[in-house]
Amino acid sequence: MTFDIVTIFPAMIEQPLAAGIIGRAIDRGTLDVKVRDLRDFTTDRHRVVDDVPYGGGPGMVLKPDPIFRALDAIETERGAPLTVILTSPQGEPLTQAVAGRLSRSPHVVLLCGRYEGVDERVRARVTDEISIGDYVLSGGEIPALVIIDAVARLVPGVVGDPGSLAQDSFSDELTGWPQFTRPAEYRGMTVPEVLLSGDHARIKQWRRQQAAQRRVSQTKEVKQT
Ligand code: J9Q
Repeated sequence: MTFDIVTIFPAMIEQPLAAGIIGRAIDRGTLDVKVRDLRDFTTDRHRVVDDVPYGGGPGMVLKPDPIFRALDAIETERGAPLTVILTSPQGEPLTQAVAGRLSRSPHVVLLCGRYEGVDERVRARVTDEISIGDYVLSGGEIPALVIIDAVARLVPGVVGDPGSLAQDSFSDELTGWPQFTRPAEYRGMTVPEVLLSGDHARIKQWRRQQAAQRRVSQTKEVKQT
């Protein structure tokens, strides 16, 4: 699967993607990720990417021309049609189902927006607008990383142990049981005996029950606030 990321801060994207599971998948060629500096698609001497909003108001708006040029260049290089995602707080909430849908797209472009906004005419080229949650961020770079991580994990061959993927999909039904690793006793705190028992049927039952209990207490916390 191929990702192109269009951003004014390439450094915010490059290092995080070089590490861990995603970095290994890029090295192996399972994923192809290209970070594109929006300034490379400007045509003026000062490489200006933003301008004041028509009608006035605070902040700067990303200009349409560098974005259209970047998308044209990516389309020429990769071939249309492209899935073009704009990260924005107004977008469709990112869920595991949305990630699954995007993972079946061979080629995804991520446009990193800015807090102040993107010229509305860019939306003519956008196929999906996605939010990672309701809070204020400075820009779409971190949301783009979140989307790539969630989507790329679902691409066959990216996650080494296919068992952990199967368990992940199982996890929307049964999410998160308590996990322990060695030592069996740490600062007086012990690991539940069942996990040391080697009785896999009992362990499975215990995890199921613990996960259910955790969901109940999480629901309560939400109701209280
Ligand atoms: C671009 N707050 O926030 C939540 N999902 C995406 C965003 C976002 C933001 C500002 C700029 C994206």
